[in-house]
Amino acid sequence: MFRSRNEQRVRELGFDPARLPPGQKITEKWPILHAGDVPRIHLESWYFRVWREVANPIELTHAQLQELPAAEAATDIHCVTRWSRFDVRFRGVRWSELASIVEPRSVARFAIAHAEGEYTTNVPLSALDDPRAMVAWEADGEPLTPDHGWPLRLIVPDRYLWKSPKWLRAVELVAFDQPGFWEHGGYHNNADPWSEERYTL
Ligand SMILES: Nc1nc2c(c(=O)[nH]1)N[C@H]1C(S)=C(S)[C@@H](COP(=O)(O)O)O[C@H]1N2
Ligand SMILES: [Mo]
Repeated sequence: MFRSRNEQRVRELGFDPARLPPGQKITEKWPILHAGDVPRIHLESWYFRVWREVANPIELTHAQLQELPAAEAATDIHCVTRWSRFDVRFRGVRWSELASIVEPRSVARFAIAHAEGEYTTNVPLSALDDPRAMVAWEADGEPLTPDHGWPLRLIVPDRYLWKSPKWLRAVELVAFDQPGFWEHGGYHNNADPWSEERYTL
């Protein structure tokens, strides 16, 4: 019953219900969820780093980042609190572009994303092979709002949205996995919405 009404809503919006992972509901709004406060960011002193197990670590200002070849991709986002939003058009620099610059070492197997403050989250480096994986500064044709992660957000498709940190400051490539903020708090390490990898309790 719940499922069929939900599916009907997805159809009304012109989408294929098969795109909705199990236990998720479609939303047209974009809810805002995070731990703590929205950080106040000063772009003059802001930089973005990719480092550790790479041949060429980089440190880029926001302007330098925007000089790299940009890409746009529509990604479905899935929050562990059970809402999904389809076709969010992110614009930024693909991970593949950054990887071609930094040249990950062969030992690099995980990416630890560091956000402003204490927030970190971890994914296997292979999760960033997807052409939709990027560091983004725009969503749906507008600059990201501070609430949604301006000035930079890591987009990791096909994982629950906590794996796509807002206010991204660095990506650290490492040989061994390091569970992050929510992963330590009982969220699943892998976070695949198609297998409902929500919590580990
Ligand atoms: N830096 C940072 N990024 C974060 C979080 C956070 O607490 N800090 N929360 C995550 C969680 S749990 C969710 S559900 C999504 C929500 O993204 P949204 O507010 O853009 O919908 O952001 C993720 N990214
Ligand atoms: Mo979340």
